[in-house]
Amino acid sequence: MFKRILIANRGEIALRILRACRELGIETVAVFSEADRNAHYLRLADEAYCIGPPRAADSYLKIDRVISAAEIGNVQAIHPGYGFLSENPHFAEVCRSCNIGFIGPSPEAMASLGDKNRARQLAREADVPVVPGSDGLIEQEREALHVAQEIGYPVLVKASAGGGGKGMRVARDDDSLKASLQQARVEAEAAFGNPSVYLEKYVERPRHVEVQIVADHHGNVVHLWERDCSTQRRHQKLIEESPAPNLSDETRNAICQAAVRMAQTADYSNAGTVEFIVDSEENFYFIEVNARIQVEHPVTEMVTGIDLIKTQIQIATGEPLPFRQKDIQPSGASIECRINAEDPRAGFRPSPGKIGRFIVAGGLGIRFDSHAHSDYVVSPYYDSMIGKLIVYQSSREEAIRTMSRALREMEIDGVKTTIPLQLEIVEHTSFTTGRLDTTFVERTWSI
Ligand code: MV4
Repeated sequence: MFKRILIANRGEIALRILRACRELGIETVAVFSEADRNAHYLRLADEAYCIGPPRAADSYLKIDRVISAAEIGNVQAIHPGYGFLSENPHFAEVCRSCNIGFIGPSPEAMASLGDKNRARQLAREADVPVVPGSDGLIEQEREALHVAQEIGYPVLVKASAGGGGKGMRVARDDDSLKASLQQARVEAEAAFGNPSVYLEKYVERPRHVEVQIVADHHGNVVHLWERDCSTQRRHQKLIEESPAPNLSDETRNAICQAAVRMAQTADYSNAGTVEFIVDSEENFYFIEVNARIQVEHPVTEMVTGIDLIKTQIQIATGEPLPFRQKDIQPSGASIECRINAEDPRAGFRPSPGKIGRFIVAGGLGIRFDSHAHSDYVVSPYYDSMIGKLIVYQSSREEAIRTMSRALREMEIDGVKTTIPLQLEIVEHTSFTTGRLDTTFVERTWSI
């Protein structure tokens, strides 16, 4: 087991990792930017080093500064959390060359899965369903027109270096396809330094179902069942839950087994999520792999009883998984509402500022993962999420009732939050009946 770990992140996930380390008896080194100097969670770390000014590009994204803090802090490994450097293969490579453990997949697996076209090829090799589309990258316009002819409109032009919705464009006829190709390439080159694009049939109003995977360095790959993340707005997840509502056990099992095959074929290790879209006939299609721990990992922890952060650390020390697939018997239902400091009445514009009263819900079945507190200053430099309200009950209906009660109990003054919208969503009949798809929120609230 590691003696000391550096947490290369901030906010609620840094606190989450600090807590797991404390329970494992591992010392912790935290890093912070000038903007986070007074954050309370830093006091829970054994040491904390300032790595730069507020901008992420000058602090949390600076590989040399994170590595320097790791050297000064004399750590054996780094946990990257999510976002920032967590899916940067170069960072994972630098850790390896500095003989510092990286708590995540290998640089090679991260790189191949970060190339969405390459990931699609791996999915085919793993006998995992992919959306009908091009057999590789699109080089010439006429290739795209030919593929579109074959699969039928509408089609999606996707950037190979994209992901999470970035670099995607829908085309509904030949003319818009020509334009979309051009625009997607320019955007992808500008955003990712890689103009490569591929084509997929556009699946209208899909559900987003993703499968949690954990894999050790001894060939063991276990799935921890699925999460439904369809309740989102413009690729920003709002609510995640497990199990996925209105999904047959047959499809559930097939999706989870496909995710295991995908991880095996990609030679994946540590925690990762295989993301699918599901159409109205429950056909499911591989979309991409998120090679990191995700924001929504707690809903899986609640229904399986597995501490995913501790599992990540155990895997990184070279230990075999402490469980087999047969040991994972999910029970109950868990729902997570992301609480963002954003103003729903102003286009969800970030609402930074100093928090006044901070009253958090409690009681049986409630977990609140947050680094925020009274007098905490929500920074404009980072993601606007200030906490995650997670509920766990024996049924989805009871979990929804508990979530509704909890959201009504929350009192956060000083900043606007998404709590009112979350309450409307969980009390809406489309949500309570589980009639979800990725367009539900934007369609129902025209936002
Ligand atoms: C799709 C799709 C429909 N058809 N691919 C969005 C980003 C990335 N997670 C993949 N995404 C999608 N890919 C095809 N061929 C619809 C989406 C999509 C989506 C997927 C998952 C979660 C939320 C989404 C929101 C909008 C679109």
